[in-house]
Amino acid sequence: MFEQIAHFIGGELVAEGTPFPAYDPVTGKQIREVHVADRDVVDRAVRAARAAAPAWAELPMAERAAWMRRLADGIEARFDDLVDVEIADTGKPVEQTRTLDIPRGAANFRSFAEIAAQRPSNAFHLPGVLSYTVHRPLGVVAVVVPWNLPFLLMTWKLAPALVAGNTVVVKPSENTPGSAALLAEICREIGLPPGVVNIVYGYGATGGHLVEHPGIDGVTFTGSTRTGSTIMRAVADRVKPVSFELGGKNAALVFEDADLDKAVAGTLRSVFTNGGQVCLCTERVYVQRSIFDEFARRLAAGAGEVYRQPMISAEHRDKVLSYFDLAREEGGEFLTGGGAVPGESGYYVEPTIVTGLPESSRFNTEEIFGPVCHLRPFDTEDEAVELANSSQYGLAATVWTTGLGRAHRVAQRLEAGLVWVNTWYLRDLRTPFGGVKLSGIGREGGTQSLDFYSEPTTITMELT
Ligand code: 6OD
Repeated sequence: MFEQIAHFIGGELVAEGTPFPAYDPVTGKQIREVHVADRDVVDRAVRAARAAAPAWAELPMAERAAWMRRLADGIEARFDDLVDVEIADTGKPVEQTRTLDIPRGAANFRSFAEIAAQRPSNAFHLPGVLSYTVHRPLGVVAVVVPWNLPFLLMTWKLAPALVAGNTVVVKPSENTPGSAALLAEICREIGLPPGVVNIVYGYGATGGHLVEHPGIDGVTFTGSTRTGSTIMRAVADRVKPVSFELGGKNAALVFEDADLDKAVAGTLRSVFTNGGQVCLCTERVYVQRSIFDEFARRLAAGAGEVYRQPMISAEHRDKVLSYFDLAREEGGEFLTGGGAVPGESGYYVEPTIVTGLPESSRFNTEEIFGPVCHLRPFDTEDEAVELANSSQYGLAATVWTTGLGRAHRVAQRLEAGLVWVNTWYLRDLRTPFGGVKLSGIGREGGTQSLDFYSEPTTITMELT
């Protein structure tokens, strides 16, 4: 008998819909039975969210902020359980799950409680005229969450949506329902008003029912560019706001004046963390020619030491492996890796480094989302910037240099929403977060999240 996961609607658990399996990617074995939310179940979830919306929106901000802190307390109280379910669903390393994935859930709720409480309001003065803005929640927000950082990303969206006064319907990935189900338990444990948070499970069709629903007032989504544009079309007729963090083909630029130990260690992290399954992971590494050979040798040696996290599913493993085949066909040279991990029943592929492929190759232009990167030498700063910017994506970039002027110069020329200098994935939750080009639309983080999850009304009066 597998652990059962039921939808969470209006504060109740609803085990309706065709059952589907969720697997442990480490073993390839089924660990949970979940249910597909059909159009009717999704409709009930949206109605529950709508019914709860007016009272939630009317709560004073300080009270909603207090609920956010209770959610954070609830997460901390169930910390070990959350770590266990997240690892069972994804095969993440224990250390990462305990220091990043789950703590960020609590931090998301605590941070947005503070950011919202301190949000300033605008007033504009003309002679005899006062204008000011008030912010109203959108209403009901659809929160569509991917499988790579399931708890971190769900809470990253939930916290600002809720504190801004919205109610939500969450659709987790079919691959990773566990931590969402635990969050439903936490909502019940702390007595969150029913209908404020609703969770429905299923595949893409469930997400489709949700974003197409006329009762949805906005959509936040992290995932593939293709799904993002499908969602955009689905809400176009109703002209609903969307916030998307989509694909990436992120570049790292390693200059000859870089601290090489730091650059190698940082690039190993940025390429291989979470099995390369983070939209911020580096897939293109450009290294100044004078240090190329040494950097390549050290990166390849380090790749053998990194934690091997399985791909999330057999399908995704096969997709990543298909890019290795493609690299071979396109004439790439493998410095390390290049296949599935032999003798593993789970969805493992080897940490892989390729060189020698043209920039225009599919390997170098398409997001692979696995433990893999391509290395290429460059000669000048201008060339490095041009190579980095040659992608259709523009989510994140990383610059490794000890030159202060160069760091700022290059960072400001890169076409990316996020640039890290001499570090990677260092987060300040108050900063705008998101991508340019095919990597997304809108920014979340800090007050940008609150701006997305609410709408200003401008009030202008004559002072007569
Ligand atoms: O750390 C975050 O806040 C964030 N939004 C990470 C996104 C990762 C995408 O795979």
